[in-house]
Amino acid sequence: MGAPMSDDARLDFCRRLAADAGRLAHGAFGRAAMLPAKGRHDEVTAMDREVERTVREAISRAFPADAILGEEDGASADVGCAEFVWIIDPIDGTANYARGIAHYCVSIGVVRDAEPVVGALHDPSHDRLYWAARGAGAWLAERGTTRRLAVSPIDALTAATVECGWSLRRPQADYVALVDRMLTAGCAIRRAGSGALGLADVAAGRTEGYAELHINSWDCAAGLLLVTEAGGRINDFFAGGGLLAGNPILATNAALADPLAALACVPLRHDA
Ligand code: LIP
Repeated sequence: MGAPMSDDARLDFCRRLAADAGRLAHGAFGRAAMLPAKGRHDEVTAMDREVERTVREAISRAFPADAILGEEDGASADVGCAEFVWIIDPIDGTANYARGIAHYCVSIGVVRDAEPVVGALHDPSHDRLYWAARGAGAWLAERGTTRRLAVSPIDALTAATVECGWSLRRPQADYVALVDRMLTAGCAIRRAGSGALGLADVAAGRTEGYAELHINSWDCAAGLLLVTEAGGRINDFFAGGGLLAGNPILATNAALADPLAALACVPLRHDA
């Protein structure tokens, strides 16, 4: 079954924009000019900035009343009052991108009253374009084929794989404790360096969970919607100022939601 034709202008625009931006980013893959790092293990390339500038200009032209929040250039002045906010990670997985590791994506999400309503991710290395709109399912177009996404049916922790995202934004001891709890429960763990693609893996049923002690809204706004539209569960990431300050994140399949929430020490929403 093909994806439903969406009449939502923002979804169609978001999908096309993510596809174009991914192609732009991929043109410099493995040879992008490095800029001064934002912090240890927090790299940025000239292409991060070029992609975000291009995406912001396109959104401003097409939806001038909407607000914009991007990883590199921050929030537009109306982010606290606009009905719709576009949330951009121009290259999620920048450390991978800079090192020539083909695990990165462009992530563009749209929230309305702090609820994700539209999202698209483009992983140009694998010709994968993911998208979702609230109530219309999560979809993946890959090498000419489009399929609806569904989370994994695995219901045993000892058969589960959980990605534990990492950064220096939280203490190392807390990260080690998270990984230890997952391993002790019998899960396999991974850390691949792109939170957005980690969420896409949950939505596509490749893994059973994604947990991180702190992640920014631009990394996850689109991926959170992919997971819920694929039948998964998420925490209330945008509560308590998550849009601008970030928050812990947990996204799971349906079958292991409660045990993974206990292991991650992150409560899940009961309405999503
Ligand atoms: C990355 C996130 C990931 C986190 C990394 C980094 P970036 O985003 O997607 O979840 O663990 O430290 O923040 O910086 O590559 O856009």
